[in-house]
Amino acid sequence: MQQKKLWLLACSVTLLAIACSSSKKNNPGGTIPSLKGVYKKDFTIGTALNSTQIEEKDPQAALLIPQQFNTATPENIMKAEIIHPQWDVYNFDMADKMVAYCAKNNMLVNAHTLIWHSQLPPFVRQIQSVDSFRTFFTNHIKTVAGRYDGKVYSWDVVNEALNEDGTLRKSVFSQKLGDDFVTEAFRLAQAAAPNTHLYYNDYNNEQPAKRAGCIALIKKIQAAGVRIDGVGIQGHWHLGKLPLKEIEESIEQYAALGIKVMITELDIEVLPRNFQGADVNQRMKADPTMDPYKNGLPDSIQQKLADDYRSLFKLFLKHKDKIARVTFWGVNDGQSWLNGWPVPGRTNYPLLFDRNFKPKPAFDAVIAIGKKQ
Ligand code: 9MR
Repeated sequence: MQQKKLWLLACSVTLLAIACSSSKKNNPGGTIPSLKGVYKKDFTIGTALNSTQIEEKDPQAALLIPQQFNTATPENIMKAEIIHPQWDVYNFDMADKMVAYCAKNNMLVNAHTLIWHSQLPPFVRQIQSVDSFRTFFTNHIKTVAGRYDGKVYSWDVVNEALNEDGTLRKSVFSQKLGDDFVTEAFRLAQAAAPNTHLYYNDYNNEQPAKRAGCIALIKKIQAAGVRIDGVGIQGHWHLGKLPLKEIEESIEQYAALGIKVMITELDIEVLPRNFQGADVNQRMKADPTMDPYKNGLPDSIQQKLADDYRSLFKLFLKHKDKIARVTFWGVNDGQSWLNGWPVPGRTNYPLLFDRNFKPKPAFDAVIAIGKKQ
């Protein structure tokens, strides 16, 4: 009898040990607090998603993402070159998968992006006549925004239409349709997607000159009687150089327009760079001094990154009544676009999770400041 009891006890202990180790292995986020939980009452917390993550091909990502985030932005798969590759060909495959993935995981989708001068399919630049261009523009917005109305929460309707001095960027859209193309894009989106929030999104639009241009653009849309619900400050910032004063002024000034403010593509660059922003056409020459942390991030830098993230979230919390969402541009350091831009092949560390999905000190700092309030 005694022997049987001992045997049963041994079996239970073994089973418990197996269960624990497999749950740890399969649940990298399971033992840590969640960003979405800690900031639940303040704003939603998002991440950009790539195809591998949407298709749940990476088991660690598949567990961590729904545990940490309650909203997501497609990093690339809803951009025109993928979703609308030819004049009359649309490819909704991955976008549909993204919508299904987010519905399954209770995540809101911020669709990105309807009108952007970058990542356009080649046929767009070959369109000659203004009439044909307008037809493309109208069909694109109607078809894509219409299909996802009621399925996505919001759209970045127009992305990066401004120059650094606040003037309108010269692009295929402004050249073919004139300066009113931004208002027109929102007008079409409003008709095609009446149940979807509509946003303007840009980088460096916390900087005074660009911000003034952005405010003028938003006022112009509003004056035309067209709906705009929010503005995205992308938030591609640099270690030790956070423009906190400009960010705060921007949050206040944008909110005063009666719209929501979002931080839409947050990451903090830790590697050398001689310019600010996220203009994908800008590049820098590769040389070894440009990639100093190939073998790991020194503790001192890791701490500085945590300090910067703490300051940012402190500011976001101060203005939580105006901020609807904070989205990180990627899940972990290994898949960040900053490993490949503006210098290819670098080892960068801009996010809250390391290459093994382990939370970094910056994650702990963001959680701690969120819990403290
Ligand atoms: O992260 C995206 C990267 O994978 C693409 O190669 C790049 C191409 O333009 O676009 C990146 O995302 C951009 C976003 O859509 C708009 N703001 C700037 C982002 C970083 O370039």
